[in-house]
Amino acid sequence: MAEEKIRWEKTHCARMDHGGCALLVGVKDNRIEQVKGDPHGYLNRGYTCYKGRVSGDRLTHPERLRYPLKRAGKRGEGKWMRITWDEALDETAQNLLRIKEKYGARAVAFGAGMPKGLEHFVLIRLANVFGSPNIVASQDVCHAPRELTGIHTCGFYPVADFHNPTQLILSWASNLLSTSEEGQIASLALDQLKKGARLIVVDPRRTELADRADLWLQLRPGTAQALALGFLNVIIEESLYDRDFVEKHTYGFEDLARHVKQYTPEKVSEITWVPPEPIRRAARLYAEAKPAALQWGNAIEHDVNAFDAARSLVCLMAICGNLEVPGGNVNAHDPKIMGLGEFVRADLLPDKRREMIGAHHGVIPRLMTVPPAFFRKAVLEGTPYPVRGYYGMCTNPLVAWADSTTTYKAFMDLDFVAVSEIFMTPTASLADIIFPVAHQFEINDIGHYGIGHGMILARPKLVDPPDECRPDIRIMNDLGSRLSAPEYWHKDFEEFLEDVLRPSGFTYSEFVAKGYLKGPDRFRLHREQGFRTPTGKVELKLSTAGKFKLKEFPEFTTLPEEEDPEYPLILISAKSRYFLMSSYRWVERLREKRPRPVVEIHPETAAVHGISDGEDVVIETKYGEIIQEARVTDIVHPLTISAALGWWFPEGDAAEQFEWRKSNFNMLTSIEKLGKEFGTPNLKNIPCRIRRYMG
Ligand SMILES: Nc1nc2c(c(=O)[nH]1)N[C@H]1C(S)=C(S)[C@@H](COP(=O)(O)OP(=O)(O)OC[C@H]3O[C@@H](n4cnc5c(=O)[nH]c(N)nc54)[C@H](O)[C@@H]3O)O[C@H]1N2
Ligand SMILES: Nc1nc2c(c(=O)[nH]1)N[C@H]1C(S)=C(S)[C@@H](COP(=O)(O)OP(=O)(O)OC[C@H]3O[C@@H](n4cnc5c(=O)[nH]c(N)nc54)[C@H](O)[C@@H]3O)O[C@H]1N2
Ligand code: SF4
Ligand SMILES: [Mo]
Repeated sequence: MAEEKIRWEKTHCARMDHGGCALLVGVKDNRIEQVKGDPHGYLNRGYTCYKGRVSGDRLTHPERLRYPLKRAGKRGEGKWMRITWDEALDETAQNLLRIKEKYGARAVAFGAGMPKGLEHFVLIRLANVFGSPNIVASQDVCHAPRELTGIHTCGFYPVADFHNPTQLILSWASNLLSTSEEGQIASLALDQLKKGARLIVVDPRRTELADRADLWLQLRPGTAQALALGFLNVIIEESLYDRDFVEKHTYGFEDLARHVKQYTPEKVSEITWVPPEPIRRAARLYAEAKPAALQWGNAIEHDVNAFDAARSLVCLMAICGNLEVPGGNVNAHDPKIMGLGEFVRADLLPDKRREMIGAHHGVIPRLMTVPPAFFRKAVLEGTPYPVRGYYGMCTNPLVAWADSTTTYKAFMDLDFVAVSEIFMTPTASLADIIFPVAHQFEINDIGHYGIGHGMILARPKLVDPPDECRPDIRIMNDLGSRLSAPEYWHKDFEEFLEDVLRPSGFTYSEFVAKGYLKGPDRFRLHREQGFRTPTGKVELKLSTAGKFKLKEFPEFTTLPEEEDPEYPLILISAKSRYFLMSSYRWVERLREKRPRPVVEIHPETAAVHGISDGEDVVIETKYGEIIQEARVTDIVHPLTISAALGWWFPEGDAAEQFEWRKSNFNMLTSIEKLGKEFGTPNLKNIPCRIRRYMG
């Protein structure tokens, strides 16, 4: 056969982080040959990162899952038999229906990671149609604190607008040069810096972004809300706030002003380790820049005080007049596409809010997923009711959730576990049935649906999947038809793509030709319509505090975990630029860049402990210990160490879940103490100690 010539196709990067860079992909003989940035990309204008460029390698590993599997030995023993698709789907359906009959539909939980594509919403639909209110996802530590606190405070999720000129970027616990976020790509922020925007970085680590900053505040981990309250204090005391906006559009300003009087830069300095002068300077710079974009990151959501941290930052955006202004923090409006509620058939479960496991624990209204800590209580203790079955996709809980030991117990305890995956992971290895999935480049998909960034991205199929791999949405469509009335499901699963697009007037192939759809830019809508809160204003003081048992004002009460002289260092982490959380450790070109997990330790601290660069170190908290390789570097504070996340070893023993205990950060975390609003555990800011590993 004549060799095919390379053909260049357009798509958007996916499932490597949450970014969404537009790509030009070179395809030849059903293989991805090369990936590069599309200069016309709306979010990236040609930019890509290394892992995006090698993302085709995810598809070709010889050990990729290619056939449906059924557990042959005991759970977790690593013994499998190949079965047909019909057998896998039938068996899964029978088990889930058996559990439903015995305990009710809510005894089956549906597991997802962070939304990666359309399958996330098909999963919610599957749960709704099945009758279970329980979607377990890591939203407790990823976006829900920011999104829902935004919605409760100002009626929307305020995202930094890098598409319009901004005078200053305040990067708070965010690390865009390493970790692109939904709709927020490093290149857009860098463009703004090139055009003269100033940069303030709030981060306990001196990141590359911090190196480029006009001002870097190295705060003590776990004190974000104290620092933000200090900013509010300076801005109000020095009358630097936007008077007109505050008068017309905020509720409770005078009370907030009284409340933050106590957070003087001097007091805040004692809590945060940041000296008073830089606090004053940063607050003034932020307040005086018109507009300023606050790029808030994941780390503010990683301890029990997430609600206070997010609240204080929304108040900061508001009083400086940065909400809903171009180059500030905006409400991104969706294009004309199908609403989420309709897509997931929310109408079928009107009592979901009250029925969900989380409701029993009094989580904040509008949190529509179950925090993993509460899911495990339901499995292991039957609180508030038993959960016995699990169907999971796009997630690896054994490594990704806090307190891996409890996760292991919960998965071992369940009556039935089905997982869809690309590769055998620690969690997949605890399943009864495994579905092999087709992946990015092999499926037609829509990106960024339902995540509040006001756009959807085309991710068309470019190559065929190998062997028997199938798209997640097909698997769930087929499972759904076995679990419920066929009317809820499509003859052709790709109709789901058309459903989303129908209101726009585009077919999926027309959408692919267009590349993306974006909602209208609507700035300062509050001038006509107010804010979508009970008072119609930004609620600096929460009017619903009494009703929902929330705090009226953000405050700093305690560190996430008590100080402990036995554990004198503070443990934090930052996501790796080469991996998405626990994913893709098996991709060679990524693994070459980061063969082993690395913990950053300050030279003084390393010297005190007799540790040299490259040596193995034991990291220990009250909850467990792991081993990682020392990287001696002054980018961390002497009292802080930053360990790598998400580690397991695909080359390790399958019967031992690929060494899931050895270097996995979440062996060091706990779910004893949880934030009330979102059920968030302390993923960071944990007292710890280190020692040389002696073998
Ligand atoms: N200690 C600590 N814990 C954390 C965090 C932290 O910072 N510190 N971060 C938290 C955050 S922000 C998040 S979002 C979570 C992430 O939690 P998860 O989403 O559970 O973690 P990932 O490692 O991204 O796991 C994704 C899994 O999905 C698989 N996968 C990828 N694409 C597909 C697909 O198309 N279909 C299917 N079926 N599977 C696919 C991958 O192979 C991988 O095993 O972790 C949280 N856990
Ligand atoms: N390459 C890559 N990209 C990713 C991901 C990935 O795993 N890898 N994950 C995706 C996901 S799921 C998410 S949610 C986002 C997360 O992306 P980011 O929001 O950037 O989150 P992190 O990398 O967890 O942490 C960001 C910064 O917080 C700092 N930090 C640590 N502790 C504290 C603290 O106590 N206070 C403050 N102020 N800062 C602290 C860290 O030093 C780090 O520089 O990225 C997405 N993009
Ligand atoms: S930044 Fe994210 S979206 Fe862009 S190429 Fe890298 S992995 Fe892909
Ligand atoms: Mo996340």
